[in-house]
Amino acid sequence: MLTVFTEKHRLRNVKTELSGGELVPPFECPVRAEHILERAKTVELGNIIAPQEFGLDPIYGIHDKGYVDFLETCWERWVADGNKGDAIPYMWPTRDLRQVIPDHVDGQMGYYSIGADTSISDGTYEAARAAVDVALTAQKAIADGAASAFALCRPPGHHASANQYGGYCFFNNAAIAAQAFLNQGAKRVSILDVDFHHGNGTQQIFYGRDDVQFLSLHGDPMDSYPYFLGHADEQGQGKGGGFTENYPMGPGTAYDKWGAAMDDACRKINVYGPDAIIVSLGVDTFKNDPISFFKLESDDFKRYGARLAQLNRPTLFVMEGGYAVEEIGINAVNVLTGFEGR
Ligand code: SP5
Ligand code: ZN
Repeated sequence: MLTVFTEKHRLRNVKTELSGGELVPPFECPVRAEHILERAKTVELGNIIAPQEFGLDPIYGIHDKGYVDFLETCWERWVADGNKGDAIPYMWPTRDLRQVIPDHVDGQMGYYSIGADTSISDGTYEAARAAVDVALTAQKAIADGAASAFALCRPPGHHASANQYGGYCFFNNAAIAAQAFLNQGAKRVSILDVDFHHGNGTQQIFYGRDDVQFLSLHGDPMDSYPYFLGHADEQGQGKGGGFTENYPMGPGTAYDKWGAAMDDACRKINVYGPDAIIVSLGVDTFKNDPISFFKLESDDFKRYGARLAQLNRPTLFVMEGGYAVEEIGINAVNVLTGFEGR
C-alpha cells in the first residue's frame, strides 16, 4: 500500500496542552508520525511519497473562508498582542452569549474553537495545510486506480468542523478527501471513523447530506471527549437523515463488543454502496492509550483491517489519533497489513 508523508508535520510542534489543570507536553506530538513511518518501512508496506500541493480551493470546499483566514493569522496576531506562550483560547460564545465574531484575536480564538486542549504556535497553519495535501495526494492515488492508500496525516482532522478547531485538529483531512472523490465523479462516499473519540467535525460537515455516509465507533460522549456530540440518536437531518450512524461504547470496551459494532457498521456501508471508503484511522482505542478507555490489543487492529478488506471497495486510510506513542506504529500499520491480508 502506498503511504503519503511529509516532514512538514514537524512544523506542528506546540509546547503545551491544557490537561488536568496543568500545561503539559502535548499528547499529539511529532514523534507519533515518525514511529508510524518507521513501522511502515519495517514491514515494507510499500512506496512512501511526498504530497503534491493542492492549494486552498479544496479547503474552501469544506471550511469557511473566515475560519481559514483566522488560522493563517492567529499566531502572528497573538504574538503582536504581546503574548509569550502558545495561543490558547479561554472564552467561548456559549449558550447565553451571542454568536458575533469579535475583532480581537482572543475573542476570535473562542469563536473558532471547541475547547482549550489545542494550543497554536508558529508552524501550526503550515503543518495543517500540508496534512490536507497528504490526504488529497493519497486520495488522488486511489482516483487514479490504486485499491487503497495511507495518508499519514499530522495534525489529525476529524474534530475540525466547517469553522471550529480543537481536539488537535484544524482542517478536516478526511472530509476534504471525501469531497474530492465526489468532485471527481463518485456518487457516494462512506467515512468510517474508528478513532476512540467521536468525529464531531466530520459529522457536522456532512450531517445534512446524503452523498457522504458517516459512521463512528467511539467512547460514549457521556464519559469522554468531545462530550457534546456522538450519541446514538444522532442519525442525520433533512436529506441526510439516516446517513449518520453512531456507536458510542462505555469504559472497558474490548474487541468482542467493538468488533461487533464494526461488523454492524460494515453491513451498513454495504447497504449504502459507496464508490469509496475513507477510514478515519485513530488507534487511541488501544488498551494502553493514555487518554482513552477502550481495551483493544495490538492483534485486534490486524483483525479489523482484514474486516475492512472484505468490503472490497477503494479504501483511503487517513491518520487521526493515537497517543500510546511506543506502540502507535505497530497498531496503525497492523490495520494496513491486516487489510492486505498479511
Ligand atoms: C484526534 C484526537 O484523538 N483528538 C483527541 C483530543 C482529546 N483532547 C482532550 C484530552 C484530554 C486529556 N487530559 C485529560 C486529563 C484529565 N485528568
Ligand atoms: Zn482520538
